[in-house]
This record gives sequence, structure tokens and C-alpha cells, in this order.
Amino acid sequence: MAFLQDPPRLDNQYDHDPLLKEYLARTLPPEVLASAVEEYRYLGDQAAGPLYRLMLEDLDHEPRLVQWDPWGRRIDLIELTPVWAKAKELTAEHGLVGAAYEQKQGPYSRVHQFALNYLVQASLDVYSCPLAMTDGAARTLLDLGNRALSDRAVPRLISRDPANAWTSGQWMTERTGGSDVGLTETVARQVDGGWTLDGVKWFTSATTSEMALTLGRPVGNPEGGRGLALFYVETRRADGTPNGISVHRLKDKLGTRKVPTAELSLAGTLATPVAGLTDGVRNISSMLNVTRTWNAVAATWLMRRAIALCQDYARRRIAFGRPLSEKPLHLDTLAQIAAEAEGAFHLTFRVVELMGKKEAGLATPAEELLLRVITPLAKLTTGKQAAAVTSEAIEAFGGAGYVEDTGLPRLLADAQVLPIWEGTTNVLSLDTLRALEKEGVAPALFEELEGRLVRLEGGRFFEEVKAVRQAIKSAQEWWGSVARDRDGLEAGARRFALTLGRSLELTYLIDHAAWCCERGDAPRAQAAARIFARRGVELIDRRLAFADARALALGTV
Ligand code: MFK
Repeated sequence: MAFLQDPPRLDNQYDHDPLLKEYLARTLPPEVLASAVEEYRYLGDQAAGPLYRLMLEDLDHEPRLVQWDPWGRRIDLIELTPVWAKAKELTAEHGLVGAAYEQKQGPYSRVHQFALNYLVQASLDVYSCPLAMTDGAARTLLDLGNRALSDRAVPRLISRDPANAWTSGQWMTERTGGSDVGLTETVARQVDGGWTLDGVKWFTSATTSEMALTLGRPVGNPEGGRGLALFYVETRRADGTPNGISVHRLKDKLGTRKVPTAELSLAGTLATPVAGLTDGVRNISSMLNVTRTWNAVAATWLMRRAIALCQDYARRRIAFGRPLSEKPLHLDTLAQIAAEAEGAFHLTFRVVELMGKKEAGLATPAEELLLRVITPLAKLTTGKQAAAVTSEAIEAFGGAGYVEDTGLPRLLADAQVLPIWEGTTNVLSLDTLRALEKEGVAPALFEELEGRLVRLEGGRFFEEVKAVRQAIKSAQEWWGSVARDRDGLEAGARRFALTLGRSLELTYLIDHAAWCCERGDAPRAQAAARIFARRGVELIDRRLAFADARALALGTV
């Protein structure tokens, strides 16, 4: 019999995730954890077994746009894949959005909700995209205090009944671009006491949603983000016909192939202003902060999935006479990416903890300021990590990692969107600067780091604490030195933001390892902190002249 390689398999994604279990034991009150464990284990089992199998069987099936019915009526229906149909049910049944709003776990409701998602989403073909926007829409409607719209939409957005549950879109990107949203061309007109929108939305993810939040410029308003207004749109009218929305085509994307991302035009689309007729960009920012948090959690579950598959495969695959799990170089490679994944996990779930405290009304003012800046930091740092980790992970399978029907290349293709959508790394780096300029934010961030480092410095992680301290010092000195140099500040913004993001990750890794060590041997957690520190946290370059970089960047002499 010729040799046939065993494909990688998954074990229960809760039982076999020591980091998640440690983190939940450390963070959740025992009674909260005890009441949730059965559901975590159930989802961990579904994600490892039936859902993962369904996803692999359905690899080639993609959403399809049906523009016309057989009798010539324009219908613009999008047919979804079986995994997405199953995901819709699971979402409602397990409250993958709703759990955050039911507040059964009080300030821990967000940790609980995102633990559920972390366990299952890697087997749901990026159904997290509409859920992120649904969560963001519910939060935004509530935050902006529009009672009529909240009463109508929020119960559906957070519903536990699959037949009544809605999802929401977030239609921001136009042909003018995705970053500079202030260029939005959609025109809003007042008609008979209501409003209509006319324009083109160039990237609308999950176009099958029942509603969307979007931006339009009321006639006569000034240019830029302040002249835009935030609108609520239902995609179908009461009679079921499209609400002045035509779907031109679905995008042919590198990854997220199951997400029906469409180009739309709006022509006389009925819409309702959510909060006044200006400041649309500011008003949609609560949605952005929620979807950016989902983005960071998505980075963690994708890295976790990639590494879980690598770990299983390492035990099955025999090369040069021994399983890969006994090959030092292979193990070193896996340990490097696992350290990145663990760092990303801690930073992301710190954001989640603060979000839950804020929503329960229990966050201190300093914690709210901290949340403002660590949300973009988590999004930008983990997005880059997910793309790098999944690239390394598929290499760990050799050629099989590059062959589509193993399902493995999807890990990288899906991860590659994470640094792009919801604000690119550079946009998020500039958002970090914007956040740090707000009074009280920088002290809150440095206190978050220092408060932990002081506690940890005398312990067994002396070298690692020193590495973080050095990185923070460089970051602070650089920031002070470019205060009056706008070009220098902008040029270094990404390296500055990544230094802060990695410094936070290492600090949390050390803190977690110290906690684990107090409870006994903790080789994994200790190695995560040590290896992460050696990989480097500091990316500041104080001597780089912007003018030199410019010549190199543009290929001039
Ligand atoms: C699994 C994961 C799933 C994820 C699902 C994703 C699917 C959805 C796909 C998409 O929709 S991707 C498109 C996402 N688009 C973006 O993320 C936009 C990226 N661009 C930015 O974020 C720009 O920075 C921004 C549009 C905000 C810049 O626009 P402006 O008009 O130059 O804004 P400006 O003047 O900086 O800020 C306006 C106000 O908003 C300011 O407040 P004030 O008016 O009080 O001064 C800002 O402080 C505030 N603001 C901006 N960003 C904020 C914010 N406030 C809080 N948090 C933020 N993040």
C-alpha cells in the first residue's frame, strides 16, 4: 500500500485550549465560569467536528447573486452557503451577539460573548463579518439614544430566535476610497417628511442583511466627515421589494470568499437619520470600535485554529524517520508563532474586558480612556500577527498548505483581510495618535503598563520586564522628539503604534505567566513570554531621516 498522509484533525476546541482555560479561570468569577463551561465545551466540540467537516466539504461553494427572476423582475437575491445557514441558527441559539446585551454575566458579558465566538467562529466561514456589524449597529443605535430606531431594530439584532433575528451591514466605503470616508458622495434628500439616499456603495459586506448603517451628505451640507449624516436603512420595503437598492456584482476577493461583498447603488433609498444631520463620521465611530474589536478577536481565533492544526499534524507527520513533533527546528518554528498568538490573545481580551466593564457602567474614567486607545492598538497589532502567523502555519504543512482543497490556504487568505478592512494598519496607527492626543489617554495607557511592570519587575521575568521598559522609554522619547514635526510623527506612527501594541502584549504575557507560575509549573506560559520578548517589541527608529526614507520609498536617487 502506497503512503497516504493523514490530514490534520481537531480536538475539542475548549478542552484542548490551555490558554483559554487559564484565562477564563483567571478572569471570570467561578460561578460565571461554572455556568458557562458546558456551552463552551459544546461549541468547542461542534467547531472541531461537524462544523469543521461541513466547512471542508463546502469549500468550493460560494454565494451567488441572482439578479433577475425567470419572468424578468429584478430581485437581487444572494444565495448563501450551507455553513452560513447553520451559522445563522447557532448565532441566535448561543447569543453570539445577544449575550453581550443580555448582561447575564454583568461586566463579564463581553468576555463570555467573545469566548463563545473565539471557540466556534474559525469553523463558520467568516460569518463573523455580519455579526461584527450587527453588534456594532446595536451598540451605535443604543449609544446615540435614538429610541424609535433602537426599539425597532435592537431586539432583532440581538434576538435568540433565528426566525426573527436580523443582521446589519455597515456601508461606508465608496468609489472615492475606504479610508478617507469624508469623501463620501452619497446625497441625502428630504422628501415628504422623510429622507432618501442616492449614491454608490463600493464595498458592502454581507449584503444579505436586513438593515444597514450608512453615511450620506444632506444637500447643502459642507464637505468632509462633519458634513455627513449617519442613516439607518432597511434593505427591503414593507412589501418585500428592494428599498431602492440594486446589487451590481459580488466582489472577487482573495479571501473571505463566503462573505457576499457587493457593489450597490442606492436610488431613492428610504433612510432615517440616526442622530442629527451632521457629524456622521463621529457618530459611526462606536460601530467602528465594536467591529475593530471583533477584528482583533477574529485574528486570535484564526491564529488559534492555524496552530491547533499544525500541532495535530506535527504528531501525525513522519519525516526523516521521526514525527515532526520530535524535530527541534519544527518545534522552534511552532513555538515562535504560538508566542505571537498568545500575546495577541491577551491584548485582545483586555480590550474585551474593558468593553464589558464600560457597557455595565463599571469602568473608571481612566479605563474608558484606555479603551479608546487600546482598541486601535489591538486591531492593528493582531491583524499583522494573524497574517504572519497563518503564513508560517501553512508552510508547516509543506506543499499541502498551498493546495486549496486541504482548506489550509484559506487560513492565510482570510487572515490577510484583517489588516485591511475596518481600517488599514496605517489608518489605525494615525487613529492611535488621534486617541493619544485626547486628554488623559496617554497617562491611562502608560499607567496600564507601569502598574503591571512595577508588580512584576522583581520576579523571575527580569529580562522580559526590562525589554518592555526599554521599548516604552524609546516610544515616549520618540513621541516627545517629533511633537512639532508633523511629517516625522506621521512617518513613524506605525512603528510607534506597533511598539505600543507589542509592549502591551508582552506585559500581559509576563503577567499571565507569573500568575500561572504561582499555581505550579507553567512551561508553556513562561516560554510564551520569553520567546515573545526575544522576538522583539521595539520598532522605534529615532535616527531614520524622513527625507531618506522618501527617496527609498519612491525609488528616486
Ligand atoms: C471578523 C471581523 C469582522 C469585521 C467586519 C468588517 C466588515 C465591514 C467592512 C467595512 O465596512 S470596512 C470599512 C471600514 N472603514 C473604516 O474603518 C474607515 C477607516 N478610516 C478611518 O477610520 C478614518 O480615520 C476616519 C474615517 C475616521 C477619518 O475621517 P475624518 O472625517 O477625517 O474623521 P476625523 O475628523 O478624524 O474624526 C471625526 C470625529 O470622529 C472626531 O471627533 P470630534 O468631532 O469630536 O473631534 C474623532 O475624534 C472621532 N473619531 C474618529 N475615529 C474614532 C473617533 N472617535 C472614537 N473612536 C474612533 N475610532
